[in-house]
Amino acid sequence: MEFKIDGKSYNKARACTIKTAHSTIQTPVFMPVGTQATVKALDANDLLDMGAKIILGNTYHLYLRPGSKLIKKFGGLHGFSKFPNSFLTDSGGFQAFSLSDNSKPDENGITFKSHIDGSKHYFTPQSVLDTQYELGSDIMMILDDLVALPNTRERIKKSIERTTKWAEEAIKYHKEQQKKGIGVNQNIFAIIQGGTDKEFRKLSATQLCALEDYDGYAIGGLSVGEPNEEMYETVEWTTDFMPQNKPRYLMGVGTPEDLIENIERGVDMFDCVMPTRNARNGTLFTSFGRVNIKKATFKEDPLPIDSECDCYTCRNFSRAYLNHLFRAGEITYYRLSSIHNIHYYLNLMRQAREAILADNWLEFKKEFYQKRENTGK
Ligand code: PRF
Ligand code: ZN
Repeated sequence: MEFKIDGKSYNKARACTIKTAHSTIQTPVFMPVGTQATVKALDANDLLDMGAKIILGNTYHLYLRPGSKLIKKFGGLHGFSKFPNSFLTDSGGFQAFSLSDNSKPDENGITFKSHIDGSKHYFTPQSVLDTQYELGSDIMMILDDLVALPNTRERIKKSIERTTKWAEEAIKYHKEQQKKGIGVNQNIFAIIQGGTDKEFRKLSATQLCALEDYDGYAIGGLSVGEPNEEMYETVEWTTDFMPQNKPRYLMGVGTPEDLIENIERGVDMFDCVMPTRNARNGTLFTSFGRVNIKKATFKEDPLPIDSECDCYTCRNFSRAYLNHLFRAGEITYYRLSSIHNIHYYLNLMRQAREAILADNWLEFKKEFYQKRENTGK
């Protein structure tokens, strides 16, 4: 993977270019979540129209169904879904921890029960890479050991030790596989853990970033219920221990405000279910804050969701129509609202990049908050 810094602005905000075998990604970037090899309610063409250069897939889900062997037969995630740009796949560590009944980590991996049929499985640092080789993702995440917050210091310490041990095993395995011609175009990211404790974060970051064969580093274990300010402080602290010359990815974050705050703290890449999940629940993002489309006030409103938005939905349809589709439970509503919300996130990142390149980050941020304050949303 090629990586270059195009510009920097206030504090640690940076704009970079990442080149994988399938696309050129300009950062800051938001990666729409496509757990099941589809961004819910959309297909590859919708995503291409919106300019998505990279989306997420989940090893945990695709391993259980339809299985990575089948996906490999179709040319991996790209051939199967027909999304030609990049895929990043999460390792399954987080999903086993959050979705499966009583998942149990030990020194060598994680035992978990399928949320689909209750069958028992075991993920190891090596096995999740094998699955991701078959999926053919451009960026593979390693297996990490997650802990719920708050937790005891002993448990968080254990999580860091395991995550480092697994990261050492994973990079060794990946290099061996690449020598055999497997995964040669695939990149691999390690995941920093450590809760919201500064010493633990420093320890995890220095141990993992010393493994220099990694193509990038992620900050995991945040946005799991801690207050926002603690997340921001932890990110501000952790990015100082991460290299300048590689991408930094904050996993599972967040709201538009979280993205702005963490770009300023040195993060390049984000993913979150928020735009798609909120769309389906009726919450739409606009430059003036959040709008609840089910409200009766929109029943006869001829305006688009956001008059500043140039997405397919806003160019063509009224709030009245979306309000009706939502209330009637029509499938079309999910597509149109998801298009708008993802467009909002992608566009926010494009504007953030421009502000960084023009070195007027603080003005951009001020305007971002000011517009929201005016409506109190
Ligand atoms: N680890 C992994 N995936 C994740 C996370 C993590 O810590 C998070 C935390 N917000 C989201 N997705 N492997
Ligand atoms: Zn729109």
